[in-house]
Amino acid sequence: MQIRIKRPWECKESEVTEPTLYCNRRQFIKTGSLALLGSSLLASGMSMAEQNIITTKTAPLPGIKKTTYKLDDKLTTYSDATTYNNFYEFGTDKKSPALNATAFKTAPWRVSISGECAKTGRYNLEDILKPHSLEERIYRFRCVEAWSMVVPWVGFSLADLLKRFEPNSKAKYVEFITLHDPEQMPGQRRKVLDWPYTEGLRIDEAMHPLSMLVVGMYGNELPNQNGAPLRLIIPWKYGFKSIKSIVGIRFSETMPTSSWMKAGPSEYGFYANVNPEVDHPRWTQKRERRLGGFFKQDTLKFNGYAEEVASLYTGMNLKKFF
Ligand SMILES: Nc1nc2c(c(=O)[nH]1)N[C@H]1C(S)=C(S)[C@@H](COP(=O)(O)O)O[C@H]1N2
Ligand SMILES: [Mo]
Repeated sequence: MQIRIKRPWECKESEVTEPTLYCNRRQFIKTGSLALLGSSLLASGMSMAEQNIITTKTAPLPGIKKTTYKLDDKLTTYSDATTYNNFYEFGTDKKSPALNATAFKTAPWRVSISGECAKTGRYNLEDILKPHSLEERIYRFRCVEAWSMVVPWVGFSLADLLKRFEPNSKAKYVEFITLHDPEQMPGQRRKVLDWPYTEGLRIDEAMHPLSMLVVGMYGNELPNQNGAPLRLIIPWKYGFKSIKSIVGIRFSETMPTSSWMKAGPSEYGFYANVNPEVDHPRWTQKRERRLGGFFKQDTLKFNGYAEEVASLYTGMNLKKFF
């Protein structure tokens, strides 16, 4: 039997669902009054810095095409999506990324392309982005910790970018790597995860039209805490696959081992498809709570994208390949 040590990122369900801050924030959003904002936030014991993270917005992105990916679900508020984050490079509390990433430098930014492709090299972010027109897509997003949100992401198809580097026939997988910079990322000064954060996809998953490279949300540039300047969003997989602040993309013949697989191989698999039928070893995955909501709702297989993606996994035992 394996003895389990509780890791810092294992937050209790109670912390996920009903933090007091949360309730107060909801109150503000409903009233929309600045006077009330001040009083309700101060009443909740929020610092000035915490108040500022709610009122600061990033610059708008011009020329965004409207979405072909829409949902009937109510959008998560900008405030909720930008102040309740997982970005362990900036701390393991849900509020830490918004508080600790304010001075994070996202320009100049370079992305290195390596491995099994014709056009390896280090590219400036501007050159990476230039040929792609921006599109807004409203996706469901579900964290492995059983909370979820609905966000209008701004970006483009990951496939459109990957094809430009001309992957060869040995490119069976794609690995993504986050910046490693403990000076800027205080969370990396502790070995919470094996830094830098890495994630991986099978090449057909990466090339699927739903897979998205993201540079913005809610019509504006990506806030630092949400993974500026460039992140992945893979809507049918648990949130941890959607790696933030990407500086490396590597095509490989063998399956890459992600940071989460190294941290807990029995809990975090390579596939990480949202699946209500396969419980996490320590909690159920059958239900989820929307940020801003109080009641749980059923989790959908492949997070509701089964029609689009189930064929990627035909014949696979999804209990084994979790
Ligand atoms: N580099 C990096 N990427 C990351 C994480 C992280 O800690 N570091 N957390 C992941 C997890 S667990 C989730 S749920 C999502 C959260 O994205 P959001 O904060 O934009 O909602 O980011 C994912 N990407
Ligand atoms: Mo997550």
